[in-house]
Amino acid sequence: MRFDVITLFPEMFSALTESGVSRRANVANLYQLTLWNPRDFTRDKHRTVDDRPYGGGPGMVMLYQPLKETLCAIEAELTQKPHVVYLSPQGQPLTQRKVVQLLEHANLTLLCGRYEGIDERLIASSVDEEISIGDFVVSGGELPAMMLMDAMIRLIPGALGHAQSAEQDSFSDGLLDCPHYTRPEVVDGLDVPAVLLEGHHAKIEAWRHAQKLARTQQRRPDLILG
Ligand code: 4G3
Repeated sequence: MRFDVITLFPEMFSALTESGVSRRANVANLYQLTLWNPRDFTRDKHRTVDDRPYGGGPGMVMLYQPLKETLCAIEAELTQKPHVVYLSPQGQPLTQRKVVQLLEHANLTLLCGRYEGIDERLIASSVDEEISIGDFVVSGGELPAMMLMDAMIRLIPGALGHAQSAEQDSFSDGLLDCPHYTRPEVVDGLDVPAVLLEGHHAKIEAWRHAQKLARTQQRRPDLILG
């Protein structure tokens, strides 16, 4: 799996490469991450990457040309065209199913917008899909891109130790996860459900499944009906 990320803030991606599961998977060459700064593909002396929107209004829009030239430089390094994803609040909502689907692409290019976003003509000419990580706005596409990559990386075989398991996560079976407990048996007068202490594995599995169903029904009935 190779990720190419187009970003004005490449240093942010150390969050992915320097901690936890995503760091270990990177060290183990389970994925490769190449960062591209569109400022390096500008031609004017001020290295301009944005301009004011046609029609007026607040904010700035990222220029077509530096982004297009960055994409061309990425394509020149690859033997096949990458699947290009633009992270924006206008995209299709990200789901665990979509995360799994995106793992089919050996080369994924993630485009991170800043300001009010990018010139729409780049989306029309060069973006394969526009994805949103949720109905809210953050200051740039970098954190959304890192969330998408993290969700993918932890599904790459070998990325999670066998102590952890992607199969046991929330959403692997379309339901929310059950509650978890660890030592001590009583803390601040709060105890652990007795079934978890009795060692009857079939009963424990049945309890956990019932908990998942009840929580999903209670908190996210849309996941059961929808
Ligand atoms: C493009 C993505 C990018 C247009 C990006 C703002 C939230 C998400 C940006 C735009 C983002 C998301 C940068 N904020 N929900 N901010 O995936 O209006």
